Amino acid sequence: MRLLFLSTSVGPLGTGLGGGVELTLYNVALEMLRRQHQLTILAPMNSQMGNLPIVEVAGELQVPAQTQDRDVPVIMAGNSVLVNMCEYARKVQSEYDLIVNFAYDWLPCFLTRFYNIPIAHVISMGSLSQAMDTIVGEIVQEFPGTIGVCTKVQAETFTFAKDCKVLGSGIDLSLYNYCETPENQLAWVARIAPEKGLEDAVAAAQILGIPLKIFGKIQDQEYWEKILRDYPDAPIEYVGFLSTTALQAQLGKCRGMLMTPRWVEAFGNVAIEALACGVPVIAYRRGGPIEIVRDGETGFLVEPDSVDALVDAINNLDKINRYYCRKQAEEEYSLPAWGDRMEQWFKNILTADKRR
Ligand code: HBI
Repeated sequence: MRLLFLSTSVGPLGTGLGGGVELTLYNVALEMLRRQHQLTILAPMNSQMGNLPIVEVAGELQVPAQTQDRDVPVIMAGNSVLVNMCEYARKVQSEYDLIVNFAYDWLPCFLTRFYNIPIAHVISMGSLSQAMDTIVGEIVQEFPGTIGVCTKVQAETFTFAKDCKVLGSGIDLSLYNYCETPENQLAWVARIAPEKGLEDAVAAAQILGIPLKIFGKIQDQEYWEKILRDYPDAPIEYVGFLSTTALQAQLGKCRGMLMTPRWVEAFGNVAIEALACGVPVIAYRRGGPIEIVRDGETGFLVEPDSVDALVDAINNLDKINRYYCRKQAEEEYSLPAWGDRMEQWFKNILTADKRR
């Protein structure tokens, strides 16, 4: 297959601004190239990921959908990178079999009807806006099977849940080393933004006096500085946004990883990255982690937004056999298995497409 990827529109690939969907796009690309498919990735300027075939597209980045209210109008800058990516795709579409859209945006969904080749939409978040819900709901009716999601619980945030293709996720397990004996520290890994609830993890670390290592791009500087003001004595260390190899080396040394999402996390790639290193996951019982963490076996699912529940779970971390965490990653989240599912999804869309 000749594939044309449209990247997330909120940041250059490789900067961490795109969050989990950057790793998702990267891993799908690797898997498709490994299977000898042809691939071109359209992405914002300054995108760089390994030696993937990226065509950089100029234009203003999109406003992250999760920072907007549900009923705001569709926003597009005058010189929008999203518009420019869609226009580029229109020009070259005859050289490809399938477009795969990773942008959580109205335009590529609306334009599906205007292209001569099909589009597979990778929906990387739960329901956030009326505009997206409406257009994706229309597209999934007109082009059945072309809306891909990560988890069932993410699908259920949409009225068209039953029409979504649940694809899960996967990571290259060979990049993640199992760590049997951790140091007395905890990890938190995500974009530093309000929807990720970092303050709860910091509060729990402060109560227990256990060092918390924070990994991820600072997306909302004011939010970060407020946490530093509110918890001046918390035992936290901001490590930064690291490459997978560097992240897993530090993540593995942690007794557990805290996931404190305020929103319905579509999946939570960081959860399977932690498991792959043998690190138990303590997560709010909300969104994707519900379908990932085996409560009491590879981590704990706790009452959402409860710092006390986080503290209790942290005090029980020694009950978790770290090897079970690695085993679960191997059983459920290997890259080849996920690559097979993605490839089959693409092929099914091509077979079903009446325009061919
Ligand atoms: N918002 N408008 C918009 N477009 C995106 O592609 C987008 C986003 N917010 C977050 C995001 N992508 C990614 O960080 C998540 O899909 C993981």
